[in-house]
Formats: sequence, C-alpha cells, structure tokens
Amino acid sequence: MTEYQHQTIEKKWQAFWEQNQTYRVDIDSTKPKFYVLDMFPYPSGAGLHVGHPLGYIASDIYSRYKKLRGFNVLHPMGFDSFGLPAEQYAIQTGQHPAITTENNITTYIRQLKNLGFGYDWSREIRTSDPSYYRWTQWIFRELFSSWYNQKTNQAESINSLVAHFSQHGTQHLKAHTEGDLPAFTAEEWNAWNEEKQYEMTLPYRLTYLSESVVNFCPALGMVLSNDEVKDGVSERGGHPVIQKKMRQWVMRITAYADRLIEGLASLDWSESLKEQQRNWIGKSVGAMVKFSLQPTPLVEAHGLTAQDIEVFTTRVDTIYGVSFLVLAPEHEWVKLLTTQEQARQVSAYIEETQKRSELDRMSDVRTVSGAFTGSYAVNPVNGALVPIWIADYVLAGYGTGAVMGVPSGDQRDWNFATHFNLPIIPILDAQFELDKQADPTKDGKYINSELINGKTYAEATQILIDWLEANGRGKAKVNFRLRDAVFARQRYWGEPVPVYYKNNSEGMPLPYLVEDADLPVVLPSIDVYQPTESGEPPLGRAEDWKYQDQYDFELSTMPGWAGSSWYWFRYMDPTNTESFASKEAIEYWQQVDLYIGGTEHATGHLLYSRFWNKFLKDRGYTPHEEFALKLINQGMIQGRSNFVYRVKNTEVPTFVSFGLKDQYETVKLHVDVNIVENDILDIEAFLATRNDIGDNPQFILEDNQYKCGWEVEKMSKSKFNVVNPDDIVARVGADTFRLYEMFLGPLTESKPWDTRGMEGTYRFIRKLWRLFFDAQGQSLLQDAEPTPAELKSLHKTIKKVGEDIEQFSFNTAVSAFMVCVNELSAAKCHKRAILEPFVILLSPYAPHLAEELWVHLGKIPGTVTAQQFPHWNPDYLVEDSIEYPIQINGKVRANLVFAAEASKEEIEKAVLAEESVQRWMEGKPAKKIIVVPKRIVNIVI
Ligand code: ANZ
Repeated sequence: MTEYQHQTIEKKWQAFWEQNQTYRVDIDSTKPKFYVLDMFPYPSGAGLHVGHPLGYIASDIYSRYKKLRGFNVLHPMGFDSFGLPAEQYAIQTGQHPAITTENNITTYIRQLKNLGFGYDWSREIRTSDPSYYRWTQWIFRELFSSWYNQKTNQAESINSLVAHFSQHGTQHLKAHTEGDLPAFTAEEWNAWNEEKQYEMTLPYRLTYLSESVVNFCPALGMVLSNDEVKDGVSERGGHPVIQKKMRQWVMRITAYADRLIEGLASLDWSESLKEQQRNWIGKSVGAMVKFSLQPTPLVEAHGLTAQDIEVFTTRVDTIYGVSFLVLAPEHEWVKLLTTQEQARQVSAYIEETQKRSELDRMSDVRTVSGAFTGSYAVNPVNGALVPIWIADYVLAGYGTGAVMGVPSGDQRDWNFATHFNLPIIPILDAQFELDKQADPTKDGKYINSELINGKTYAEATQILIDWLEANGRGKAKVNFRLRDAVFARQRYWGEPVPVYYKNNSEGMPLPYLVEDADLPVVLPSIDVYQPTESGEPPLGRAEDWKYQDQYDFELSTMPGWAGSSWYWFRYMDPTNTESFASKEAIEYWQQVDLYIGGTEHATGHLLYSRFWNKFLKDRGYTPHEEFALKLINQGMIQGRSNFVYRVKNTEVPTFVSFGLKDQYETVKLHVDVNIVENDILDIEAFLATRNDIGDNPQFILEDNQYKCGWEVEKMSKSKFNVVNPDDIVARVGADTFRLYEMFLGPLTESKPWDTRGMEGTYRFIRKLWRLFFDAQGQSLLQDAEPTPAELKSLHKTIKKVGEDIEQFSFNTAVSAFMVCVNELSAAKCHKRAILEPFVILLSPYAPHLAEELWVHLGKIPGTVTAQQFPHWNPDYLVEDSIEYPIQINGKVRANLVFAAEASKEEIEKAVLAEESVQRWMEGKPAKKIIVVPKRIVNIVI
C-alpha cells in the first residue's frame, strides 16, 4: 500500500477477528482474570451517535491493555432491549416491538463492530430474549421465596420464617416489613390451614403486593414516574395526572438500606456518586410518637377511639412545641376525621393537591396550603389538644404520612402556623435562643416541662424517647427516604411476572409463583398494544393466556430496571440453561473490576443492581456483597451546533455570513452540522436539503464563503448537531475516530464534539505509516541497532502510556504517541527494534492499524492482541543534557543547556562567561552564585 488506506485495513481485520474468534474468552485458571463492563445500551431507533462510544472506547482500550498485561479479560456487550420507545412505536404503527428491537440491535452491532471493539460477541445477551428473562423471572421467584431477617441481617428462605411461626408465632421475630403486621401465636399458626398460612407469609416476602400512591394518567391509562410528570400533567401529551392508590408488586429494597450505605465505603466510585446514593437512601435517626385522638362522637362513630396517629420526627426534643398535627392528604384517616363543617374545604383541598406530583410537593416550600379536618389529637407528653390539619407538604409515602407541627422548630411548620394563625409555642429558654443565634452550634436548654427543663438537646432527646417507650407512646426509629421499589408497569414490552392468581376460600385472588419448570413465562402476542377497554394492562388482551389452562396470569410486566439488575452475571455464562450462571463461572469471574457508564444511572440502575447482588449473596449465589469494584462515569460529548443568519424583513430570503451579521437584523437558525465543514457552509447542500427557507435565497458572503456561527449544546436531533460515527469511520477510519475521541479531553469531563480536530489524529496515523512504508509502498523497515535517542523516545512513551492508561488518563497517552512519532520521524527511524514495541503500545487505541503493521513487521507470530505490553528500561531515560533557568536577583533572565554530568564549577564558569548573562549583570560583580544541580542557577549581584 502506498498510502494508509483505512477502509481496506479495517474491513480486513474485522473479518479476521470474527473468523478467528480473536476476542473469545474462556475460563483459564492459569491466568488472573479481569472483568471490564460497559453499561449496555437500549437499542434505540436512531442508532449510535458519536457521544455513545466514548465510554466504550475507553473500556476497550483498558481491556486490550489488561490483556497485553497477561490478564484473561472478560469484556462483553449486550442489549437492554425491553423499553418504552419500541412500545410507543408499536402503538403508532402496529409493528411488534420484537421486530423493531431486532432491527435496531442489528444496526447497533454493525456500528459497534465498525468501531473495532474487542467484545466477545459469543457472550452477547438481550434482556428481551426468553432465554435471558427466564432468569430474571427466576430471580423474582427467589425474592418472592425469601424474607429479611433483621437478626441475622440477611435475606433467608421463607422456610425459616415458616419454621419460626410454627414454633413461636410472631414472638421474637425481627423481620423487615412495611409497618406492623398482625401478631399471632404458634398455636394460632398451627391451627390455620395451608392456604391461610401462605396468605400470612405474603407481606413478609422480599417482593410483595402493596397498595401505593402512584402518578396515574387516566388519558394514557398508565402510571408515570415522577420525572415523567411536569406541573401536574404528563410530560408526553400534557394530560392531567392524579395521585392514585394502586395494588402493585413492590421490591423490598428498604431492607437493604443500611447495607447499601455501608457498602459504599468499600467501592472505588466517585465521591459525588456515592453522595447521591446516600442522599437518595436518606437515612434519618428519630422517633415514632403516638398522638391519641380526642374522643369526639365522630371519632367514636368511626371506631377510632382507641387508635393513635403516629408521627415520625427527627426532633422529638421539640414535642412541647407542638401546636398542630398535619396528615398527608392521602392519609387513610382523613375522611374519618373530617367533621361535617370542614368536609367541603377538605375535599376541595384534596382535589387540588391530586394535581401536584410528589416532586412538586417536595420542591415547593413557599406556597402554604392546607385544610383543617375539625378533629383534635392529644399530645402524649402534656395532654395538650392540638388540631389535626391536612397539607400536601407532608408526603404520604414517607415516615407515617403524618407530622407533628412545631412552628418554633421548623421553618415549614412556622410558615404554616403564621399563615393559618396557629399558636407558636416557644420551646427553648429565651436567653438560650439569643445565645444560639450568636452561636448556632451551641446546645439547647429547654423550658416548659419538668421532664426536660434545663436539659441539653442530646439529654432531652434521650429522656423523651425513654419516657415514650416506657409509656407505650413511641419508640426510637431510624427512617429512610428510600422506599420499596415498585416492580410493575402496566405496559406490554417487558418481562412477564411469573405469577398467577388463584382464589382463596373467600373468593379473594391470591398470588402464586409459576413453577420453575414452567419458566420462562413467554410474553404472549397481542394485536393492540394499549390498555384494554376495562383499564387493564395490554396483556389483558392476550387470548387463551392462562396458567395451567385455568388461572389468570399477572398482567403487569416488570419495570425497565429488572433485566439490568443482574446482567453482569449472565455474561459470565450466557448460555447456561441450568442456572443464571454456573458456580464455576462466578467463582472465576467474581465481580466486575471496572464498570464504565453514564452518571444518569447514579440512583436507579446502580442502586437496584447493588440491591439484587446483595440479595443473591445472602442466598448463597455469589460470594460478594458488591458487584462492581470500580466505576467510572464518562463525561458527555456535547454537540457543536452551527447556525446561519437570516436577515429579517426581506422580500427575497437572505442569509448573511457570520462575520457580517452585526450589520443586519437577523434571526439565527440551526443548520445541519453535516453540511458544514470548518464552519463553512456547503451552500449547495443547504439548498438541496432545506425546503423551509423559501425560493432563490440570497447569500451575503465574506471572502466568497458563507461562514456559520457555532455554539456548544446538547447533542440532539432537534439541534441538527448529531454526528453519526458511521460517517466519520467511512471518512477517516475507526482508528482515527478512536484516537480522536480519546484525545478530546479527560474521560470523565464533558466536552464538545468538534470534527475539525480530527485532521490532526488522521495526520498522525499517516505519519506513523510513513515510518514503515515509502511513497511507493516499499517497506522501509531496518534491522539496525537503535540509537540512544531513539531508545529514549520509545521508552519514555512506554512509561507514559502505561502509567496514563492505569490512571484512565486516555487523552494524555494520545499526545505521548504523537510526540514519539514526531521524534522518530525527525530521526528517520525505521528500525524494527523501536517500531515493534511501539505497535504493541498503540494497539489498544488503534487496533486495526496495529494488526496491519504487526503483520508487516512479520517477525513474531500471533496477532498483536496476543503480545506482551513492553517494559520500559530506566537506563534509557537518563537525561543527557539539562536546561537550567538562570536567575539574576530572583528573576529568570536566561536558559542555558549543560551536559547532565557537568560539575557545579563548570556550570558556574560557563554561566558567567555567557554574554547575555553578563548584559543582565550590567558589569556588576556577582556577590553570590548558587548552582542547584539539575535544577537552577541563582546569581545575586
Ligand atoms: C417535628 C420537627 C420539629 C421536625 C423540628 C423537624 C424539625 P428527615 O430528616 O427528612 O427524615 N416529616 C416527617 N414525616 C414527613 C412526611 N411524611 N412528609 C414531610 N415531612 C415529614 O425529616 C424528618 C422530619 O420531617 C420530621 O421531624 C418531620 O418534622 C418531617 F424542629 O418533626 B419533624
């Protein structure tokens, strides 16, 4: 080849790798393992844009590097292929989501292969494949068959719970459950029939049916997540959304809340990501306090006389300052406690708050709203009567959904009290209040109770908790912001839940697990992908879909996060039909050593995955508490948008070039970056592709060209700044693309895509090519001994590139390659002894080119991927000359180069003899000369 021809080379090696299964890995106990995982993509219809491969390139370089270092590297890829976009498309077109998904995956694979990634494709997985989701369903089964024992602090088989019940009933049991469950004795348990016993275990299981408040959109017939609701309407379509209670499958992630916080300490993840998880879990230490109800006729009529309103508070010390209680509008007693006089106000308020999403309610702290129920509660510590209000700043799903209002202690309570004219009871000593204002760290001294008068904050808290416990009015309680995770979607394109329903003797449907032998429960075909007329999920449309020909299946499907919460295991053993992964495979591959992916998964995927991994550990399926030891979040590649400027109010549509636009009044329009090069518009392409710009537009040019403006924005179709990697690869090749993406900047930072910079990396590759071939394509390789300068150039590059990759500093390694090639070109170095190690060094970055050059070098058998990463020799790195800054009275006035072995005296003499130095000394004698060897020379005059 005369010139570097990326197309031929890249096609050739991609075919070679495929044919020879170069990237296939198997268990090999003679080598240490290393597991590099990419967050697998959802295969969207749009295919990859240049932002997607950033993390994949980094992980590919690292994997190839580790392989050269002698590790057996697992580096797989697959698809998170259940999800909404395919389903939306199906609703619009009637096309089965499986078909669009398959097409999209084909495109993704083609694009990924085009980029030369060293994935072991024999391990590819797809979460929507029955052979995969069979095991997602199996994990559901395991969760359903387990409970959380707080004594052993782990999940256990439901059998141990049943054994406990039959021996002790609920006595001495410490199970993690939602709220308090009914207590019973062993005798009671043993007297129950099997069906009743089974029913009693249901709320203990790690996945259970629960009534929860959801954002329900009647128009779309579906539940929306908080971030799908904006200002009370659905983000998509703008339909009203209401808060509704629904019975759904839920996962008991809260049982793991403490372990999810503790485990973070052992992880090499960024501090900001860990902090996000901590905040999301939101541990808070406080107390539950019971307020009894004032026994009015209404309360008696509803049978609530002996009942208490329980509140969760982190400030039990402020209990003497309580002047009202607030229930969430959804609290189950709101209706029962509302008096006739207050009924209209309360129901109007409830209707109003249903329009606000939970997120709005949490974030809006300024608007004060609420309604009085007309009933009163009794403060347990002093018997004071306090009015019971409802307000939507109290969330139904947190704590008990009820709070004690302390205007003197809490800002929102203070706002509430002032707005509605409720009393504000001081709780701290007035003198202390002043002291505390002066020094907020100062501890409190309380007034108005014998119990805690004159006590400090910590003392008061302890005394009150003890008092509440002794009097059966409350207890210490740790609360978490984290909720159990809803595990259901009323949609089609997801995993069927392996559950069917059978009526109990009272005619109530009870959930039962589908037998393991009957898995997978395959997603049935339906013809319309929308809810049924009666409001059931789309699966309600499946005909003849019954378990054992008689029982109804669960109709909701699993949420988007199900398949991704365990997928790293499946790559270890992707075709196993006996288990989700063999013991042997898990023992060998253990955990993910390096996980690379986006920050948007900080609390969703990464928390759920940690939860399922901990569960699988508890049940003996993996030895590790955590699934991914190190995690790197790659930054975003932003789009670099281009603009044209249309002159306002002209008869003929007129566009003015960027440099002249200030002379006119203009509007700025996005223009497709693919018809702009170096900010110069391809006017013909513009005319051909845009039919929205009017007839025969005029262009006001500068230097005979139309120059576009530019801005950095999110990469998005709507901004016409999406760059498709396929186009780049066709133009300059995957190797240039890979080098260039890394060269853009540090991996974890966000940076704008700028096609212009790619020329530099492309030139680098062609320059490297010239070290091997002359312009006629003849080999230039020589067997001659390298010079010390050439060795130094190579070895400093080996050192730098190795260290940089170890530190995930991929961009600086690219600069090192460039410097080295410049030096070798200047030295006209065509020596095998230098070029052989260099090619190995470069191979993680530019694998196709490296393979091609490796064959050309032709000495050592095997592909370049099978070689050893070269070692650097410190002997070659010794500097032979050193540049000294020369300071005169503290200012650097010159730089002089001396041999590394020059003595102090020699340097001193030479410096003084230097004419430029003499000029700065203005003929004055030196009072002092200090030579710091290998560093600097200081002259004082
Ligand atoms: C009385 C009090 C006095 C409170 C005071 C605070 C300060 P974190 O730290 O987030 O757990 N609270 C309890 N349940 C709530 C709910 N469902 N919705 C909204 N707010 C709720 O906060 C716990 C505190 O938030 C609790 O302590 C309670 O108000 C309120 F000077 O009780 B506090």
